Amino acid sequence: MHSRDLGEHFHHQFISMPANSFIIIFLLPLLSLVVGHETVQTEEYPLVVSTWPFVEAVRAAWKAVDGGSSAVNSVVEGCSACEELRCDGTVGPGGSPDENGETTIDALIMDALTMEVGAVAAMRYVTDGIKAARLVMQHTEHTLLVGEKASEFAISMGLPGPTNLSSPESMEKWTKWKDGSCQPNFRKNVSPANSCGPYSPTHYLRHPGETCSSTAHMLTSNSGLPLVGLHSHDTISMAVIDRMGHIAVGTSTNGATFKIPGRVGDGPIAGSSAYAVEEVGACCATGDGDIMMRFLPCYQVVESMRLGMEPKLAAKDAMARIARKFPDFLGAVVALNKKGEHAGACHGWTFKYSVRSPSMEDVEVFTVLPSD
Ligand code: SD4
Repeated sequence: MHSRDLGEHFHHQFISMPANSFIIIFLLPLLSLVVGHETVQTEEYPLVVSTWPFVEAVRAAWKAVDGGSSAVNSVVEGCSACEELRCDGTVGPGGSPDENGETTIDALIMDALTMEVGAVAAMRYVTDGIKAARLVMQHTEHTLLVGEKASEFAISMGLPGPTNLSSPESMEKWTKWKDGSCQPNFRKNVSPANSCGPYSPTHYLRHPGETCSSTAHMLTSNSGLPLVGLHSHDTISMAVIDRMGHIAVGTSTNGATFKIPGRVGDGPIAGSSAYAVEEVGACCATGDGDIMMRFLPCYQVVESMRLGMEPKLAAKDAMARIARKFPDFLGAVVALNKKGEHAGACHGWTFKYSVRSPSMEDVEVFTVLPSD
């Protein structure tokens, strides 16, 4: 159902709309698509934006929001679709085995209208990450539950489980990694440096160039191989603006492959993997969460837009702040303002994000180059 095509359902919503939503929906000029390095402008609401070409997930969120669902519930529909499809093997169950071969899930949801957040981190035995996050947000005063206790909570509140989150693919990947001396891994300054654990700490080195003549093993990581790549590390992070102009964001991921058990990435951290402020806009992020969560890039993006920055500049600025300290990190953000203007920026890889707006026939995928 398009907003041009007002059905009975929308009519009811329209009656109860606040005056500012009326102004936004009917008085915003219909802006043309501008593809390239700049911010892309779209027509009004609803609107769905997601990291990566997770087209089915965006379609699922669009179906919900176009049918009149709230931004929060539409985010859940979209991210759940990705969890069921196991998008890229890095969302939902069956991917990213940790050092013990186990898959765990990080997820977050944020309602920009109320600034409520719910999240689960390193959740075991439950496949429905985003639904568990919504249960935390809607049925507790907390923001973040972790590990086995998060699983117990989710199951006690009605989600299916306990479930084995491994898959034949994740087990095969893990077995090959073990056979390859557990390389690469996320350890640094440990002994043994180039084989499986148990590990013990060696001298702490502040940066790779630092030397210490008294230490036998002085590696900052156990191998020179990249730990984070296009296929080892993808997250769905989604923003939805519903027909009322309310914004929600959500994230779901099974994190980083061969992570140290207990590792939590940026996925469940508000302001890092996603963030939204009702009167400003939203941001979604993906990439090396261990680095990115130190900078809260999505908080940065939304606050920059609050201060008047265009989405493109806000996104680029957030990436640049990280790159100044970690020139080799891989990451990306997509920024979305309240007018429906969106833009991406990335560092170290080519990024794609997906959008569905009323002016589009179907989901459109936008490509962002690090040089953009
Ligand atoms: C993490 N940020 O756990 C997630 C993974 C990711 O693109 O986004 N990959 O670090």
